[in-house]
Amino acid sequence: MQVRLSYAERAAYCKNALAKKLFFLMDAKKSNLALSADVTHCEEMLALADKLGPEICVLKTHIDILEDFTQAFTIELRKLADKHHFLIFEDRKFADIGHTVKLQYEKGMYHIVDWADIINAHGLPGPGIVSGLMDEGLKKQRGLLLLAEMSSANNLFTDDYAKQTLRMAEQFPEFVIGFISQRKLSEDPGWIYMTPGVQLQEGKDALGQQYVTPDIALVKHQSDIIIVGRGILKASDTLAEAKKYREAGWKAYELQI
Ligand code: 5BU
Repeated sequence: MQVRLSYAERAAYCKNALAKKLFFLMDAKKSNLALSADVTHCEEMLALADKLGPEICVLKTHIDILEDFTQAFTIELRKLADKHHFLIFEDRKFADIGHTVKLQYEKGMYHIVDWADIINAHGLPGPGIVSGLMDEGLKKQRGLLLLAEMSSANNLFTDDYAKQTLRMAEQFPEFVIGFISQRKLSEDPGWIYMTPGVQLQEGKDALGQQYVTPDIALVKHQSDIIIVGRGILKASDTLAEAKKYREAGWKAYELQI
């Protein structure tokens, strides 16, 4: 097995302050687990964040699935992120021209730039999308993940698209922190890879989601962070289940350094 640099060592290669912070946070907390908090009410999300916060490095949101969203909610969520030392990642998947995504990032009901440390975007529209988001994000020390691959069956992503996404990221190292992908894409140790579609057993759901195990994601495919939603959320004891994923993820990482 290939020996890899530790997360803390890789921080030295990051050109974005938030990426460095994330690597150090993972190292200090001994967690490469991101919780996909796909719940539809604010109280439920806050309770999850408070309970599972100590186990995770990142809490991933879909802010537009909340039925009772208020600005006050984001203030409470940020307090929990500071209390438990995790970053907030809004899985918004921006995909429009630079001018529009800038508005979607800063304005509207959600004011995403005010509370989300990390956002993601498709590179499909071209580099203007990154420039638009960076205009707002950089001054608040935020970071962007580009979508290079997806976990769903029969998606339209190709190897060439992933390579071109990497090339786009390389044009914006001060703002792009890494990728949503199923695998490592580059030999540059500064990029962070986050992988959704992870459960303790391989499998799929009824709508095309495909799952790999933490070992496959982190060892075989050399990703860095496992993103887990229903694997934890559907368990009767979510805390015990989160601990299982955290241990599995950390063991897979430690094997390689
Ligand atoms: P799950 O319950 O572990 O299947 O949830 C996965 C989450 O990750 C969910 O919020 C998706 O929107 C998100 N996701 C994904 O599953 N696959 C992808 O390729 C991307 C995001 Br990008």
